[in-house]
Amino acid sequence: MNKRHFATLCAGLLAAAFALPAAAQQKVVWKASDVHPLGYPTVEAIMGMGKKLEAQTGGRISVQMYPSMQLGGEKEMIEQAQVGALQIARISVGAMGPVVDELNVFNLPFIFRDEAHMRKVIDGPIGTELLEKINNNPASRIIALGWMDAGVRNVYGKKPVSVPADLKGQKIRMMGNPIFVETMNAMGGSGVAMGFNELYSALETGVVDGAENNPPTLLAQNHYLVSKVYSETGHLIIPEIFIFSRRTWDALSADDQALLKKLSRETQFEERKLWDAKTATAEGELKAKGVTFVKADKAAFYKATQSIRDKYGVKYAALLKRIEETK
Ligand code: GTR
Repeated sequence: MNKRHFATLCAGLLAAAFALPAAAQQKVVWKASDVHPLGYPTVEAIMGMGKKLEAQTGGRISVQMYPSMQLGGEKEMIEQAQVGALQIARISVGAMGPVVDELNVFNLPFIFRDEAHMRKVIDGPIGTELLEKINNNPASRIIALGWMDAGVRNVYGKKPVSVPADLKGQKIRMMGNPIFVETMNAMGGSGVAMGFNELYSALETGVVDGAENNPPTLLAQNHYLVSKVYSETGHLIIPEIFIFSRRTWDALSADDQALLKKLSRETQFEERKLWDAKTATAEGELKAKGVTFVKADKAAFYKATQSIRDKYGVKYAALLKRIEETK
């Protein structure tokens, strides 16, 4: 073998040696996490996004879902996304308020007239601006990809709740954010901040008398087994948000970032379809499992919580005005 042939051979071997691992290295599996089980709309929507990502990157990027709190509660998920230990976390805006203050506008009681109003807000300029606020704030260490629907939250427990006086002396679990505890106190009960992962056993053992959430959650988390009365107080309509690790994001190509953004927007609307389908059947299923639905005096709860909107609303007055004007 002459020198030139030898050099060509070496170059070829080198190229082969680097080409294979490089191609193999490019294949990545993103970790996604949710507190809800398989079959829940938010979980299915993210898995759907994963399938699209895989198809549209020729298998280069795929998503592995860790449902049912396998990676911990929502606070832990945010922290893991921040350090890049997971890529996608689907969480309630309730859990995001302490991380990004402005999001707390969505955590105020009776801030949306109804679900349609909330949808208009998250789909429109306000929703986009809030996502961008998170993304333009490196201190958040996350990228907000999009919104999801999570219906209306109502009180559940062992006793019917029609008016604020019915909540007297009842310990009601709320998400870990001072606004929620104060809201429950204003509604007449006694708010207890507690992680979602501790709730089932707290309901079962009587550490709390009740909680509040949407019907698909009552069903999916089996809380209906220990809480048979669902009272339609309608005090909170809180959207969900799905976030991405900024650490992973910063290492992505501009094309991959654009693809992820596009698919996220699609996912926002796909989850909505899944949400509406799940909500349409959840009430019937819960009733069949022995849950009683109680109509509550929403006007009375609205009045009772005015102090919360007054207290927290001042800071967000301009934004709240825009929300109210969204038709
Ligand atoms: C559910 C929501 C969860 C979690 C939970 C809670 O509606 O989907 O992400 O936030 O409420 O009350 O903690």
